[in-house]
Amino acid sequence: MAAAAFPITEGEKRLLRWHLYVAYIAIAVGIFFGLLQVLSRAGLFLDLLRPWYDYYQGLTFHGVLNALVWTTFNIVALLSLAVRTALGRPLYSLSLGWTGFGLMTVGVAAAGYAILTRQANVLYTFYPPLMAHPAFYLGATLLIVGSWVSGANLILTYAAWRRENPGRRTPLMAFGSITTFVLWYIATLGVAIEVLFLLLPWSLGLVRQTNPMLARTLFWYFGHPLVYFWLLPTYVAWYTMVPRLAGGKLYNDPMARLAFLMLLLFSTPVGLHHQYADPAIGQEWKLVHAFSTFLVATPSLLTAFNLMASLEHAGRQRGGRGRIDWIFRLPWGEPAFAGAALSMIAFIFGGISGIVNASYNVNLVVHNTSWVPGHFHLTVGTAVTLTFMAMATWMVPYLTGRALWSRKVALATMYLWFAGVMIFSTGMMRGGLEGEPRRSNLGFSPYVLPEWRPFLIMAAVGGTLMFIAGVLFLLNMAMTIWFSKQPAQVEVPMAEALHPAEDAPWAFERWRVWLAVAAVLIVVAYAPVLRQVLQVSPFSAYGYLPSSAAPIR
Ligand code: HAS
Repeated sequence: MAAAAFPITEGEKRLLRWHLYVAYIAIAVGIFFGLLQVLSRAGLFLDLLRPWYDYYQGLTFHGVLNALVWTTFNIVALLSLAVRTALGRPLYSLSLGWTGFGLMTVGVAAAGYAILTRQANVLYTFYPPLMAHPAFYLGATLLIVGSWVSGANLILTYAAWRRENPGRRTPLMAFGSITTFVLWYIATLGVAIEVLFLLLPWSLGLVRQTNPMLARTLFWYFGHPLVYFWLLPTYVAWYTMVPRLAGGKLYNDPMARLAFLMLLLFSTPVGLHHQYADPAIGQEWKLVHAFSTFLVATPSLLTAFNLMASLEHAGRQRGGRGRIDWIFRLPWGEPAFAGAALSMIAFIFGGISGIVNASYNVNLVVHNTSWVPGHFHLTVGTAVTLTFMAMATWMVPYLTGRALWSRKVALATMYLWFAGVMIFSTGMMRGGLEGEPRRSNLGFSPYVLPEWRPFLIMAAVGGTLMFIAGVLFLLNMAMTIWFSKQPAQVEVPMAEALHPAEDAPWAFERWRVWLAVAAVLIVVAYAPVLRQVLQVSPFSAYGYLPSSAAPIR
C-alpha cells in the first residue's frame, strides 16, 4: 500500500474531528432513547416514564440519530482519512469538505427540531401515510446532499491521484472507500426521488394525497444499499487496518476488491426482501429479489474467509502453533483490535439472521417481529458501530494529538458492548419467534403474552449493558479530547497484503464498466416492479399525524 507522502494538515484534522463530534452527540442522544425503549418495552419504570415519555418520538430519535447520523458522520470522517492516507495526498478541497459538513449538520438540526417538537414521530423509515413536518424531510434531504458533497471531495481527490498515477492499482483502502461512495450515489437516488417528488410536496400541502406503495418501494430501493453504505467502511477497516492492528497482513487483496465490487453490483437489485409482505408487487419479482439477496451475501462469505485467513496469519506471526492456539495469541488486550474482532464475531450471527430474513417463506415468520431489530443490532448496531468505536481509539488521538485517556475503559467498552448485544439480540430474536412485535410500545399495551416476558427482560438487561458501554465510550472520548495531557503517538494503521494488489485483474479498475453493469441490473430488477406498483396502487392516501386517528384533508 502507498505510504502517506503528505502528512495530514491541521485543517484536515479539524474538519474530520468535527464530523466525529457531531457523531458523538448523535449517539449520546440515540442510546439514551435506546435505553428507555428496552425498559419501557419490558414494562420497567413505567411510572417514571409515563408523564413525559413518548415511545414513537423516542424510537424516531433512536433510529434517525444512530442509524443515519452517527453512521454518516463517522463514515465521512473515516473514509476521508482512509482516502487521503492511502493515496498519500491531501483532500481535494477543504472548503468542499466544510460545505458537506455544514449541509449535513443543518439537515440534522432541521430534522431534530421536527422530532423534538413531536411533529415527526415517523420513525427512521418515514413511511407514508404517516406525515412529518416539512423540516424533517428537508433535513433528511440536506443530510444526503451534504454527504454527496463530501463524497465528491473524495472522488475528486482520487481523480487527481489517478491522473498522476495512470498505470498503478488503486490502494485497497482508497478502492473500498470510493466504492462506498459510488454505491451511495446509486442508492440515494431512490430516496431523493421519494422525498422531493412525493413526501415534501405532500407535507407542504402542495398535493393532498400520495402513494404509500410507491414511496415504500422507492425507500427500499435506497434502504438496502443503505445498509451496505454502513458495512463497506467497516470492511475498509477490517481489510486494511485490522490485520495491521493484529500484527499481520491481509491474506488476499484481489479477493477483497472482488468483494467490494460484488457489493456494489448486487446491493441495489434486492430491496424487495423488505417488502415480501407488501401488496401491489408480484410474487415473481419478490422471488427474483430473494435470489439476488443470496448473491449479495456471497461477498460477505468471501470476506469471512479472507479475514479469518488474515487473522490466522497474524496469530501465527505472534507465535501461535496449533489449530486454535493462534486465536489466543491475537492482541485481545488492545481495544482497537478487540473491538473490531468482537464486531466480526457478532456479524457472523448478524449474517446468519440476515439469511433467515432473506428466505422468502421463512421471512413471513419473522417479519415485523422483534427478530428484525435483533438482526440489525448485530449488524449496524455492532459490526458497524463497535468497529467505529474501536477505530476511534486510535483515530481520536490521531486527530487531536492527545493520547487515549484510558485503555482500560476502552477495553471495558468493547467487551461490555459485545456481551450486551449478544444478550439483547438473543432476547429480541427469541421473542420474535414467539410473535413479539417490533415497533410496539409493549410496556403500555394490554396484549403482552406471558411467553414474551423472559425475552423482554433479557433484551432489557442486554440493552442496559450496551447503554453503559456507550456511556463509557463517550466518557473516554470526552476525556481524551478535553483533558488528556499525554501527546499521542499513533499512525493510521495500513496493512500490507500477502497476495498483493498487482495480482488483481485490471478490469477491477474499470469504474465505467461496473457502473454500466450496476445500471442494467437495477433497470432489470426495478422497471417491472415500478410498473406494477403504478398500475395497481393509486395516489389516494391522505396524511396522518402519528398522534391522531383522523387523516389530514
Ligand atoms: Fe439486514 C432487515 C437481509 C446484512 C441491517 N437489515 C434489516 C434491517 C436493518 C438491516 C437495519 O432479507 C431493518 C430494516 C427495517 O427497519 O425494516 N441483511 C440481510 C442479509 C444480509 C444483511 C441477507 N443487514 C445487513 C447488514 C446491515 C443490515 C450488513 C447493516 C449494516 N435484512 C435482511 C432482510 C431484512 C433485513 C431480508 C428484512 C427483514 C424484514 O422482514 O423486515 C447479508 O448481507 C448478510 C451477509 C453476512 C454474512 C456474515 C459474514 C461474516 C463475516 C464475519 C467474519 C468473522 C470473522 C471472525 C473472520 C454472510 C464477514 C474472526 C474471529 C476470530 C475469533 C478470529
